[in-house]
Amino acid sequence: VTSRTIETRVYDGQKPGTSGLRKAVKVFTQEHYTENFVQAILEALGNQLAGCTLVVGGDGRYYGKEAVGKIIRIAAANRVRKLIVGQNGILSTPAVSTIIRKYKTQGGIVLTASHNPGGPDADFGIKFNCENGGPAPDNVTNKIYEITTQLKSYKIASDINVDIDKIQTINVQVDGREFTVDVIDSVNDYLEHMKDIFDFSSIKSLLQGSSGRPAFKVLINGMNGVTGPYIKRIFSNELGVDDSSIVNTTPLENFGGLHPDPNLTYAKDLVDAIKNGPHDFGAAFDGDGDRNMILGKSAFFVTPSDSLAVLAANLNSIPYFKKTGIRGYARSMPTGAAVDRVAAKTGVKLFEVPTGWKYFGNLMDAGHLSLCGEESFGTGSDHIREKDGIWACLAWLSVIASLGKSVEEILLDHWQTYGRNFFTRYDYENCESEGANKMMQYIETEIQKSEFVGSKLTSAGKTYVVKLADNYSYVDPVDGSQANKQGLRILFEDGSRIIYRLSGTGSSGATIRVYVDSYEDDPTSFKKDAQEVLKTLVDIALELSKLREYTGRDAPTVIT
Ligand code: VG1
Ligand code: CO
Repeated sequence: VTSRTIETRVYDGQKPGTSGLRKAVKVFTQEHYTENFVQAILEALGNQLAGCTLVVGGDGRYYGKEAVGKIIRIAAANRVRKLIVGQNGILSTPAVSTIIRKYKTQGGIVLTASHNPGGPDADFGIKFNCENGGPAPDNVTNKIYEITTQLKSYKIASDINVDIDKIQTINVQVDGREFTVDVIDSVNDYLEHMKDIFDFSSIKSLLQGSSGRPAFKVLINGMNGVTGPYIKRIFSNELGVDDSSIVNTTPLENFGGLHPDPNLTYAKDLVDAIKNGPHDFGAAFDGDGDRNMILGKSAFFVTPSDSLAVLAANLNSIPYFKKTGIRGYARSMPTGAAVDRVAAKTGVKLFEVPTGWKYFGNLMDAGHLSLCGEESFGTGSDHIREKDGIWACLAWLSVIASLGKSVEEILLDHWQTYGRNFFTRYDYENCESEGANKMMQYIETEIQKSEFVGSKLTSAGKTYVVKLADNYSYVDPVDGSQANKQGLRILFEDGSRIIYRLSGTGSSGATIRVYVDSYEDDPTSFKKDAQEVLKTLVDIALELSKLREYTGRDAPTVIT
């Protein structure tokens, strides 16, 4: 086949956010829109492009297969040597990261809008991951964006049609050069990696029960996202759980109408089933398989910030970390500081980075980091360069198998040792951008007034003294790169915090996130509800920001 050059026009706004370019499907299906962005990704590879190998796959959402077809044809025309494509276009985000690293490719293209709903009237997304397997850092996404603003044409080999539903290797001559598409099993490489990391036999005997110990009953929910095939292979085939223990395990283009975000609001099904069911443990994952929610018996909820801290304190239950040792811990800035206490007590280094997994990558590559997480239901380690939902679930099961305790007991013990960091996040989704931006400007002006530090904020008779307030900026300790304006922070004398951010993953309008956390070491408070403990601080946060006035919203759309 021969390739052609197609003239195109520039589309505004092809700027990747926290995690890739996310827009409505209807935006991506505009003439040349997807093609432009893919061409820009490839051009941003510079002199790595000719002869390179890339991984391609996604969360199975609507438009994914069509996008894979386009990527194959555009890559072929741009002198890419080989594409490794997941069967049916399916690869979880952690699987893409695994495959990039295992086969040492120059990167990968992930077709996902993560936890955003899917379908013709919902969202799509395209994300580029670099050769370390992680989301492209800011300098790369800026370059991609730069290219989209000047693009005049793209190259395409329109005659290539590969059946990606079939595992096969296809070789084509494109402009006289060899081009290969390798359609691979979506699960094999990931499964193999998990078997290297965990002791499957000990998890299996936990789940199946062993001499005198009853089976530990789990309920695993794929939310009709990409994890379905991974859940079936790992939990059914390898670990032997029965079919009633796994639900929503067929990837659907519209996630069956679900909002595939594993939290107490959108995974209510799982919460209800566990509340009333016989299960000892529940887990759910998001659309692309990088997020996780962990529940114990009667739907005891483990906050992601606590989950990170508990795993940190128990990493020696996992063979992988016995081998590698523990290099360091990290969390994103808004994440509750529970892991900080584990780091302090055990003398392990701790890093704080801006929101988004891309900021952990450099630290891992430089050998500074073993385990990290975000409050947004993301947990992971340096086994890959993405957060990893199924990994987190297997990590929890490893800890449970090793400690022989229930989830709730593990948390109570943890709080006894370290105290408890209460955390909550209020999301106001789909606000009008103008009001949201004005609110952020207003808060920033307020907190930067010279008298703000040292001032007292009071609600319901409780007073907090401001210790520090700023717009968070970060300097990467490895390469010195800077990220500015990463969220407005108010830190109080007693360690409590209020943080305001605008989401960088929405497809339209603005989502405001308000994060509130505080620390308690009084054991009588440990069993309290976070909403109750944090109510005063939340009230202060809402009042100070004039959120109601700027957005017209009385209540958040989601509380986590
Ligand atoms: C959100 C979360 C952030 C996460 C990002 C990608 O970003 O807050 O912690 O890394 O989603 O997650 P934002 O900018 O909307 O707050 V996912 O599962 O898309 O891969
Ligand atoms: Co995700």
